[in-house]
Amino acid sequence: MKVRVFYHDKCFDGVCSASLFARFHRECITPAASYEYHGLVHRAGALFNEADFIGDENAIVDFKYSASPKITWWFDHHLSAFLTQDDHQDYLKGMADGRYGDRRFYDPDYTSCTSFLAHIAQTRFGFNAAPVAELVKWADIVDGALYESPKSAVEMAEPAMKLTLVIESTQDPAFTPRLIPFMTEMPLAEVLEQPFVAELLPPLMERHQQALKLIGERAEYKDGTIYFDITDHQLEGYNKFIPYYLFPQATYSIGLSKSSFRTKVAVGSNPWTKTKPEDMVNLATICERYGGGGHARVGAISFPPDKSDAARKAAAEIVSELRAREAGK
Ligand SMILES: [Mn+2]
Repeated sequence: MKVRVFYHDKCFDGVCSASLFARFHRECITPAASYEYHGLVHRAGALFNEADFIGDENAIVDFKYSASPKITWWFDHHLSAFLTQDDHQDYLKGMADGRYGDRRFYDPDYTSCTSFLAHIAQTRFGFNAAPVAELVKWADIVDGALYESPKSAVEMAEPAMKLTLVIESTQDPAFTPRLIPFMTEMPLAEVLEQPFVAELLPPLMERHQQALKLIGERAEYKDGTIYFDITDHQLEGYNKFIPYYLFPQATYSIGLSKSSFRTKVAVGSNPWTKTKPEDMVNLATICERYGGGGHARVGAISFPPDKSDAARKAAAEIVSELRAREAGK
């Protein structure tokens, strides 16, 4: 039996979910099955290609719902799991009439899809999740950004964090399918020691150190708010916890950065701040004023690459507003 596993690519939780699904399926459903892994990414338009659903069984994990009858298994935990009302209705209908009851699973209360899948496999199918406890724990920490301190988020000492860096940075479509089987076969430290994984890490850590140094040189901290402008470097994908590692006392951080396709104003807040939630300003609302968006605690605004001046002006206004607010407390 051939099983095709579709998973959220460039995502630690997606990769862990794919690996855990295959282990669970092999141990509890079909012992001699073989598995093929296909990464999926969010994009405008159709997310799936029906023609890809050609396994004897097809599974989607940590990714949006598909109403295709060719989908055998589905596990997800995203709030926005259903792209359309029709998809949501198909799921509810299939659950109500019993077609999907023991094959399609959804619970947005879970921090990671990996921990949700482990729970279902254990409670519904008798799967032994003890050997994958490390994987489940780290999928929750990484997907929920539940790092205990800016130090652990930025120094990335843990194998799971280094694997996350590699998974999120890779441009090689063959890499994650190759990595996935290892994730549930050995401790994460050993996965990281596999030569095809280990060789990718040094240049990424080097780039991370450069970002840390550059932001450290540029960042200005005043009245609870960090500001930095690194648009003279092509460096958009920096670790977003760096500002709070440098200034743990900060509440907010505004960073101006540039890539080939945009100038970005990143507007964030310190996940470890002592400021009470009711005293925090909604950053999505601020970003929306400039055509951006996001969540209450973190948002962003994108400008065309040639509109750096407009981006810089927006950033300066937001910095003034947040500093005035913090100073007035
Ligand atoms: Mn996830």
